[in-house]
Amino acid sequence: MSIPPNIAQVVAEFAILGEIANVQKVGSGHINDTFHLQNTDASQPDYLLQRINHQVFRNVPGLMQNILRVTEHIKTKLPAAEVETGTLTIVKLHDGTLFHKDHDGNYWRIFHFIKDTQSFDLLTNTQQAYEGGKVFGQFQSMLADLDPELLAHTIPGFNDVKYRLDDLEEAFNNNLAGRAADLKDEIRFIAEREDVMCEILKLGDEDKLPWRITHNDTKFNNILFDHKGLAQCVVDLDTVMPGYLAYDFGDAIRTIINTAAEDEVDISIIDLKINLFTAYAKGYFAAAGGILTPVEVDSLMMGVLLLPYLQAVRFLTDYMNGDIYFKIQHPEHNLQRARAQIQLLKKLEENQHTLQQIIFDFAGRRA
Ligand code: ADP
Ligand code: GN1
Ligand code: MG
Repeated sequence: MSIPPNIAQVVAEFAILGEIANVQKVGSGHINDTFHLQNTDASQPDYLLQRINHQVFRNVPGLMQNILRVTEHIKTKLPAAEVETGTLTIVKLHDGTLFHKDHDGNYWRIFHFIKDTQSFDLLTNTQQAYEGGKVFGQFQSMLADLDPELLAHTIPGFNDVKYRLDDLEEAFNNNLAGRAADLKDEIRFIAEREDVMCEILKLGDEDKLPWRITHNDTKFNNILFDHKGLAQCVVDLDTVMPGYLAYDFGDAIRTIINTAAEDEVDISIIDLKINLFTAYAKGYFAAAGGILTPVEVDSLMMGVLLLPYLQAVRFLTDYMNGDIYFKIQHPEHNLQRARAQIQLLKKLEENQHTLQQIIFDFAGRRA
């Protein structure tokens, strides 16, 4: 999208310091619209303005309260010098509200822009993977003593595979975009794995897996790196909710281990970078190893298989519904994404025992 014409009016609602000189679109996310607001006054912060996709996020007040609670908690754990740079900082409206709803019904919020950082859609080296594991591990250990029940389930059933499979079935039966008949192979692939993919849910239902506060969108590009290549903080906290640790581990691996892009059209080039997996797991265990229960350790590999599966289910569902959820660049984009996730899952399944052993090695266990 281009720069919305009412940006100046929107920004005027927020208690920002200085004056905005320049507005630039940033990021490659599939859901929100994000803008960098440069300050005319170099002694004042730059800002990050976001239009929240309220078709996806139906409970914007709950979502913003979740972000406030989580970031305030993290700030109590950070060294004083990192309080501003180690997590997001919300800029409130003049009356203290956390977001603004404009005349067209759009929801907006502002964070401090964290300067001199960059994010990556694809990684190039093991140092980045290690840093990614460390920063997501730290995120989870800093939140381990905050009660998950304090957070709203802002998207109910977000990583609940049964819920997602019900959505897929409904989309198949409704066949709104007239595309269902061409998807027999993909639907069969998904159906064959239904039971095994429910293992995390089963452990949760049996009270063997604890609810945690999870990020739920641990894509690699949601990490900000500093100029030395060190991970500085985790962003994109819209989906912070109660969940299982394996979800976050699996979603991060989904984007880290893949030799190709999430939407790679040539599936023959999709393969695994096992060295990056090892580096991520190393960083993750260094930061979060101490909080993991033995069953959580067992669940991590289940998450590695589950998250690409869930993502394939979600892309296919959206494809059959006529592309109403994820931003697309062309009509077949969601199908292309789903096929790429299916291919990634095939590779993960082929290498499952190797990956499991790597996790157990860091956990100090034998397979
Ligand atoms: P989306 O939901 O669209 O993925 P994000 O919240 O992840 O939106 O923001 C998009 C991109 O903007 C991120 O990948 C990151 O590069 C950058 N970004 C996000 N928050 C900040 C911030 N507070 N400071 C600087 N850059 C940020
Ligand atoms: C969306 O906004 P973005 O691009 O970080 C989606 C994630 C998916 C991801 C797939 C709220 O994340 O769940 O894993 O696309 N976010 C939401 O790339 O649905
Ligand atoms: Mg993002």
